[in-house]
Amino acid sequence: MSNGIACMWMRGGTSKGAYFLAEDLSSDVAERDALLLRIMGSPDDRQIDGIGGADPLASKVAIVKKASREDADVEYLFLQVFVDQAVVTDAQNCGNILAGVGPFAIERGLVKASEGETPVRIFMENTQQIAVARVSVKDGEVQYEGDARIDGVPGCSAPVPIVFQDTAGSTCGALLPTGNVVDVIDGVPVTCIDNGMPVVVLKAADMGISGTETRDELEANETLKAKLESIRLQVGPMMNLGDVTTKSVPKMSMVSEPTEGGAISTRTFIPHRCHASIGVLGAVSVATAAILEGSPAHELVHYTDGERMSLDVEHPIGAMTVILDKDSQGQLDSAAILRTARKLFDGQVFAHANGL
Ligand code: NQM
Repeated sequence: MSNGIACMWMRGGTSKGAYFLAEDLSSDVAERDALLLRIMGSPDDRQIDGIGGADPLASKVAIVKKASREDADVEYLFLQVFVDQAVVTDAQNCGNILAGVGPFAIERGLVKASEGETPVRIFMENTQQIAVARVSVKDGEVQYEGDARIDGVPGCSAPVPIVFQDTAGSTCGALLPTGNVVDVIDGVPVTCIDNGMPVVVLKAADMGISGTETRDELEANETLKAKLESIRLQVGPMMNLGDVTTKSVPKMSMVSEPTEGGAISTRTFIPHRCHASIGVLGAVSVATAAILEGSPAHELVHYTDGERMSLDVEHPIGAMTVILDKDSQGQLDSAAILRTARKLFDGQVFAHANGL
């Protein structure tokens, strides 16, 4: 077989995706996207003719290359391949798939491993920002085994701590793209925020739910989904995202009082399916909204203000800890989270023409 493409299938945080070297894919975007749709098996609810996991969280792609800039080691482009539509979008970043980029870059020889821990500076092309991931290395090889646990992934793996700098306004141009901490849409107070991911943060109670429902219960609630989509379509242009009908942003995060001793509880639509947990940068944006005085989330949050704040953002299957740091002027400076990643399969993927 000669038309296989080198591909590593990895779990990054609570997502799964196909990792490619940029040089192995076409630089023509339309050609590349058509190929990725075939590889994943989209559009099809079951992605039966491809490797995608029939869930937006397992239909993701990372394209990685050596950085052409001084301040980074590698450049990472994230692509979301829609499951049920023939859409491949670079309109959002992904902090979960990001967790696999450092290990992949070392495995493919783009970054030289240093014994113990290798810092990998990753330029995130989608948002033009840098994250630094620390990858465990033993005997010159990426170490996937370890004792770090993250909610949403059974068992334990090597830790991949990631620090984000300057994520404010990553996609929308400003932390608060509408210029307000609160806007009222369809009678519901919302915070439109972008600290790495465009998110609309609103109270679960204002949407007629308690915020403790399961993912399945929420996905079956058509009235709720219609209300969320109405708000989302209205705020898209206000957030400088234009018409968001076929975009995967903004995400819609409904917040309520924490129930497990964390800072705040969330149920997040990404945007049409309910997230099994919560996205990494999505959680950073929600935590940031929660510390803004006057925001709907601020009324519910439990945290201690300070130069370094640790907020456990609760989600349907646990919590994601977000560390927010302020600079000497009291402005938000950086955010950090802990992820893990695992190499699942390395080989060649085949994408025969299927007439779609
Ligand atoms: O917010 C899902 C995920 C994500 C994105 C989504 C993510 C992030 O959990 O940084 O990680 O919100 O579509 O992989």
